[in-house]
Amino acid sequence: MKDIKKIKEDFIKESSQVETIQGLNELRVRYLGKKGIVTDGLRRLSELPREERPKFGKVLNELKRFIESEIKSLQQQLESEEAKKRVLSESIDITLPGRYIPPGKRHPVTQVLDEIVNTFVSMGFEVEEGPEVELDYYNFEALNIPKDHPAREMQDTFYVKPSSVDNDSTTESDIVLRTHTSPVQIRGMKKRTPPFRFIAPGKVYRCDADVSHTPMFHQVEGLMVGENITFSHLKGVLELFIHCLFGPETPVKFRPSYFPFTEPSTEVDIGCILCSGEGCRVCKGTGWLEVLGAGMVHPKVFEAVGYDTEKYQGFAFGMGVERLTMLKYKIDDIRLFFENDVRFLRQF
Ligand code: 2U9
Repeated sequence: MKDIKKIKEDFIKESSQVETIQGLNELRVRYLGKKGIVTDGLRRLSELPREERPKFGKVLNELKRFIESEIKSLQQQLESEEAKKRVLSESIDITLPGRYIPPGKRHPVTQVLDEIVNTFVSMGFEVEEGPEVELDYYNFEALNIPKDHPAREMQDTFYVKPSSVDNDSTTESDIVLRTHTSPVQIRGMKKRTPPFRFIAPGKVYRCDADVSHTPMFHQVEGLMVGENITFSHLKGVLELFIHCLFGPETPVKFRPSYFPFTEPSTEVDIGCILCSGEGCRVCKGTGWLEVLGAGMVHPKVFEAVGYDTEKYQGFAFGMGVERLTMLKYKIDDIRLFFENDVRFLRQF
């Protein structure tokens, strides 16, 4: 009994000196661990005469419960003290100057792309997106550009190797990186019935590189289809769009052209914004700059998506976003957009 009393006194003394969680853990192991003082005492009960055991057992168990409860309350106390210390040591020095966070902004091409999209959305156009890796069918065939068509060469197509998950009959020339966003319009038409109007903005790929061409660039194409859509609608929508992007005084000219997917087709020029039509290096002395291509959707395209060509007409248009950004901000080399030099980018 004397020993047990001594153990309790020792514990009380030692526990009053504990200052850390680690110290408390050591104390717990010393008294309650597998080879701890209390555990050892309980084990040695068997060495006592049988009739003595219950009395000592009871006292030892009481001591064990006492130590357990003391350790638990000490643990709570130490944890809250340590948390307080941590908060105090991590406290913020409000007298320090703030860290400078440089303001970010959108890339100039993204700025112009967003401006184009917003202008058409304000005219009631929806926005459609689609895959950049396309089937030859959607990129060419459905757009009245058959296999031997010279327009295929003009567009310098990147071909994609079919993967093992593709159909066995898929050949190397069946999958392409889209050369325009027109396949998105084919997919968009297939899931709609006229009347509708939507645009298809996004990245397109052509194997070409010089001061005015990069292998990836951005296009916005648009489509408006209904029962009585005419070339006048095309002119009205595109003239309004150009006046929104380049200012209401900008001269606009529609010039006949050819595309396999539109008939009749047109290219749209604006009065040169560098020389105001006088003639300069950029407009090659003509006073005009080409900004858009457009036309009335070819009946073969309507046939490909199963539309009644007697009932529906529509117009389509397409533009290169980098080219428009270069004209708007008077940039003479397209590659500057993709070098990520902040001295260039922060000017816009
Ligand atoms: C469908 C039917 C017709 C989209 C059109 C153009 C004319 C055009 C060029 C502008 C500069 C491509 O980025 S560029 O090189 N685009 O001139 N695009 S009509 O005609 C379509 C599209 C989809 C179903």
